[in-house]
Amino acid sequence: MKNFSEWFHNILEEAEIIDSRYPIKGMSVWLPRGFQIRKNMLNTLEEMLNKEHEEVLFPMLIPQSDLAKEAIYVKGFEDEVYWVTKGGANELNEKLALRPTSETSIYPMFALWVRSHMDLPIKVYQTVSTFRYETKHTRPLIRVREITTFNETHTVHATAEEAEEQMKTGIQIYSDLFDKLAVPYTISQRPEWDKFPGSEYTIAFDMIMPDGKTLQIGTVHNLGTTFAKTFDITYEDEQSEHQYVYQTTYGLSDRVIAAVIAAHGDEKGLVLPPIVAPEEVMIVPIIFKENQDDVLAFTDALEAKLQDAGIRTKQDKRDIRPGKKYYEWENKGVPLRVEVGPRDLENKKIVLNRRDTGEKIFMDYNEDTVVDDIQAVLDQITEDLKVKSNKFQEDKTHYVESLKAVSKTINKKGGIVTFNWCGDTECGKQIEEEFNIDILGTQPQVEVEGECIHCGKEAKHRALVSKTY
Ligand code: A5A
Ligand code: MG
Ligand code: ZN
Repeated sequence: MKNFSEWFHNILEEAEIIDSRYPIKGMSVWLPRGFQIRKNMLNTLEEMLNKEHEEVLFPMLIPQSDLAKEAIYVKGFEDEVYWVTKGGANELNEKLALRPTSETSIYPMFALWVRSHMDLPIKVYQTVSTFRYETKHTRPLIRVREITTFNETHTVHATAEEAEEQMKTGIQIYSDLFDKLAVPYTISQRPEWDKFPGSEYTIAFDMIMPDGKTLQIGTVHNLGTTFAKTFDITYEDEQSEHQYVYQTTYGLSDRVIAAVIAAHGDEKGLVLPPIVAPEEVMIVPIIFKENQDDVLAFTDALEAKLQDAGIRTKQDKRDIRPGKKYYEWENKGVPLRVEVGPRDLENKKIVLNRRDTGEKIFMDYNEDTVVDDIQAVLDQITEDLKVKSNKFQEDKTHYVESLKAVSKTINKKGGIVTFNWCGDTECGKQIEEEFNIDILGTQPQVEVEGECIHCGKEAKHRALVSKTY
């Protein structure tokens, strides 16, 4: 892919994912095909969340007084907040913020809900629009001003240990989701200066995009007692003493869909993993006048059979050249195409075409096993996409031992560069500035020895840097 940005922009239009011509910067329209991909992604996520969280829905407007209560938090978001100041011609008594995210909308209510330890834990999530007046260059799905697919979880616990456990759960759920979508990721702990405002620490998932820059595709934050103290969220313990609660929040967005598109797409267009594809299978009957009825009887039955088995299947019976159909469904990313012509019927074969590899499979048709046979190919596609995209992320991650090699590697190969680092804020910010890169964070699980490659002090962490979106 020569120019990823251009490719990405084109494919959103060609594959009918979104229409970005909406007359407000940073806001786009979800088209039917895009909406289905979005829905399939959310269903996958919500199915996992539902095992231990409950879905809720909070209002979109937040009183200024609540938004401003937590000083560090408001400092982090104040430049990005949209304000509602009028109702009709009347100035409102109090300005109302369109939520940039929902801590200050949800936590005043948590303060009312939590009385005793019996009320804990609370684990809720919502999928909503949030609004951020982003000043960096906006891009469809990647950096938007209305984040229409904001899925945010908020949890409340009696102890720090429980909150810490919940962090692991959040990280596991996101890892599982990205694995299912065959989206590769690198997990790190964000540096102090880039953690979520008001949090103790932030764990982030970063994917290396085809152009070598990384995209943050999800974050899991340990909020400690910061917001409990701000909003007075306490419970009475057994000694009748008031204790502050411990909280976590994790979230992801439209970026996950951008990641799926970017991870798998190629020169022919979109490549979708079956789990999110609007159609997992597209059947194309090859029709000639004299045997049209036989072929269509067969493909209708096959379509019904696959649909009954829960495989999203459609048939393209339009009266246009098959080649045109192939081109269109390849461009739109349908994982598997099934062609059936009169000769195939005679030979008891169906012809499968894998979108990801271009491989043609001449499959023996067996009425009793065809569903399983096709499902097996779909599963293999997912597995192969995962292996391929993980390999890309690994190949684009390089450990270096000198400062010179940092910039050289980033400039030549892109991706993520890792090295030993002291962990000091001043040193880290100098590195960011000197090389015009971002420190994504550190990997707590990696033990290091030796010196910081920048300042020479004792190295405490393995740091990750990259160019970022
Ligand atoms: N309440 C917590 C979960 C929160 O708001 N965290 S966050 O600020 O990090 O946002 C969650 C995720 O939303 C980020 O990891 C990022 O993937 C995504 N996101 C943030 N700003 C975005 C934007 N302008 N456009 C698209 N996605 C965005
Ligand atoms: Mg930065
Ligand atoms: Zn240093």
